[in-house]
Amino acid sequence: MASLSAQIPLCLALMMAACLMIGINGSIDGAQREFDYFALSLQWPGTICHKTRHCCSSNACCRGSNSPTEFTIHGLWPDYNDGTWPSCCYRSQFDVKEISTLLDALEKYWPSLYCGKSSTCFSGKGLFWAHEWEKHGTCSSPVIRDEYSYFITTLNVYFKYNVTKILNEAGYVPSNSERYPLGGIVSAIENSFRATPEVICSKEAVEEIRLCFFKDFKPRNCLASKTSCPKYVSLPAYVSMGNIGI
Ligand code: U2P
Repeated sequence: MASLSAQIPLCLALMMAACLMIGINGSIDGAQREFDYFALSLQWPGTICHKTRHCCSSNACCRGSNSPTEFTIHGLWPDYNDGTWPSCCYRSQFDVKEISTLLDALEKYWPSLYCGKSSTCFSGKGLFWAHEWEKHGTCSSPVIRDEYSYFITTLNVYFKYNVTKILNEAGYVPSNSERYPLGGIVSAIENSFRATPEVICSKEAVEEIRLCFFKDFKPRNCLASKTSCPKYVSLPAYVSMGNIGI
């Protein structure tokens, strides 16, 4: 029988191997633990397009009169209740062919508002959609398990809650001169969506609105965070890029 002193290093080695297998977040194979809720992040083109300095075919801000004038999709993000989120959960290289039937809708409602390529998890740089699928979509298991489901689910949730319409009907219309109380914007969404959104600003301009959901897509409050917005905010109207050509 091995002596006690010989057993101690063996035990330590076994414990270390077990720790590596289980991972610090408690999962079996070192994977990131299952998320707690979804955030549907919507971007406001009026604010983002103001920052466009040069144009390119991939930037929807450069579509002139066809540029988006409603909130568009940034992404559907699986999040943790502690304010962090998992990312790049497994290797799944984005394949545009898998979502070929959705491309018209994605170009319209989920366009990139920037010219630069987006970083992907494992394959360098790619489309905005590749970034969102690889970074966030792969962490949406077990609710969403493949690329097509990620995009169709996100589109369906987006269509169900029309934030632009909610705000317009409450009198919060795009304007380059008005300032609106942040509390009024939040209340208008709460009254319709029945849960508290998160509002992200760039200086005083609303840049993103996030709606949060339980895993069955019932609305829930987003985390109460320090908002990046002042008390009065703007909802800038889209201004054509004018003489900035592609
Ligand atoms: O907010 C800045 C960027 O951080 C990422 N983010 C933020 C909140 C959240 O719940 N989840 C999350 O991923 C976003 O990164 P992106 O998807 O754009 O790479 C967000 O833009």
